Amino acid sequence: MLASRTTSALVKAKSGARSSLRWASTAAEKDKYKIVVIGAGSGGLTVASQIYKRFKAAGKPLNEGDIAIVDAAENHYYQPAWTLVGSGLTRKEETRKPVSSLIPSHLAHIKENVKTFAPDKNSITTSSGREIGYDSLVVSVGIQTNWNGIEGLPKALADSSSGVSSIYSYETCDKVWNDIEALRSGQAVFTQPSSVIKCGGAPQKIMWMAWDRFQKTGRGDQIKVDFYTGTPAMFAVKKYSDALNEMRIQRGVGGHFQHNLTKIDAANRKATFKNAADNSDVVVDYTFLHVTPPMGPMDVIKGSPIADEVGWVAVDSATCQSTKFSNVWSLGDCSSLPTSKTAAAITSEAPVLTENLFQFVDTGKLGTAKYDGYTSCPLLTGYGELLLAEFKYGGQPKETFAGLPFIGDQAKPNRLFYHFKKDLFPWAYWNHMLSGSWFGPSGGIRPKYPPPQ
Ligand code: UQ1
Repeated sequence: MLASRTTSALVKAKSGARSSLRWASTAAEKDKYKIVVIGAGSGGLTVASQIYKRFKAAGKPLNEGDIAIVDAAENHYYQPAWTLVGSGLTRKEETRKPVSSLIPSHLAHIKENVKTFAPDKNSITTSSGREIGYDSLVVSVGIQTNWNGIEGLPKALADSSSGVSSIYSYETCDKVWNDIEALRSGQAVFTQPSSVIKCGGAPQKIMWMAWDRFQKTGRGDQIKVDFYTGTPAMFAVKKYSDALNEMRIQRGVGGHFQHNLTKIDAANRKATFKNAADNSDVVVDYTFLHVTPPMGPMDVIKGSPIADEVGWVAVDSATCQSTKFSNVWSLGDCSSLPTSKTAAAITSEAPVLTENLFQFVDTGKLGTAKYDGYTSCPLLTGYGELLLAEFKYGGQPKETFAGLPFIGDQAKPNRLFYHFKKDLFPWAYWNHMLSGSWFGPSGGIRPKYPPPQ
């Protein structure tokens, strides 16, 4: 049975200079939408607006409220800036905005979370038990951070004097900066798990920023910096991995690979790692510990009919279309797209998904747009310097600025890229990307694709 029509609220809505009374599209008015987007994160908001604009540009505009965004979250976060908060460059309040302020009035907002998927019936149910039908479904629910995956971590993070912090949450990203500033001497340990994580470069970005801060404030000689990572190298792409490893050696930072954090003993400031090489436990003393927790697919996707065997939404790696249901699509961290999970990846995934979905709805044929795996890691290496890693499937570099005379090699950190990360990308994200008019390396120009044959 479809859920009953509940609280439709008469609201006063301002559109431009006009002020008019209308029925709020945010209220639970309909039980079927043309397009349902699950998730009001970077992927969901970006693609919902791109889809709306794509239909409009083709002269086939959707009606107000034909697209619904399903998400109960109060707030939306610009997570790429949490490294900047941990480095003392941004206040954390600047990384957060109410979801309701980011959803334009022509998109419906259903303030509930998805609970189950019934793709054979073209519907989902929400946590309140409401059933919502769709013609097309786009899933972008993000990735789950498993704080409990490391014994002692939640307790250590909650204690302001523990010396343990993480840039991977809004609650703890400012503690990172406090801890970096408070450290006078001793052992600064930075961890990265062996699991898939969002933004694979962030665990070392914060390390490089801390290292640079220690040098610039005369503490470098008293503080030993070590990187313990569950991965086999500094980075997944050889070109950048080699450059970063060279930097690590030159800066005197310890490199401990295939070491996965399992336990924190906060009372005695000891961290235990599992060394994958010989399966031994390695206990390390720390004064300051920066933790990147393990991550994995969201529970709501795991075991659902749209998931692959791991728990990601199973999609074709070039088209973003579900490999199981032709009217289901996915992008972002929750998808099975075999690329690294970043907002930069979403800038390239969203126009591909949008084009293929539009053509499929309009002509019954898939569009010709193909995602090549483009992703980017703007890797802070210190104050005023950044290495802009950009690559595609297969770990092949795909660099926007390679060969430009004033840039040279993108594996060499420079100041222009630092200002991209600190100033340009947050501006582009809030002002253009979430409203569907920013396309990553091609800026404000939407990529064009030939029509389907
Ligand atoms: C980008 O467009 C973007 O979004 C605003 C980012 O922020 C999360 C990025 O990190 C990157 C790399 C891009 C890609 C854009 C250019 C100009 C390389």
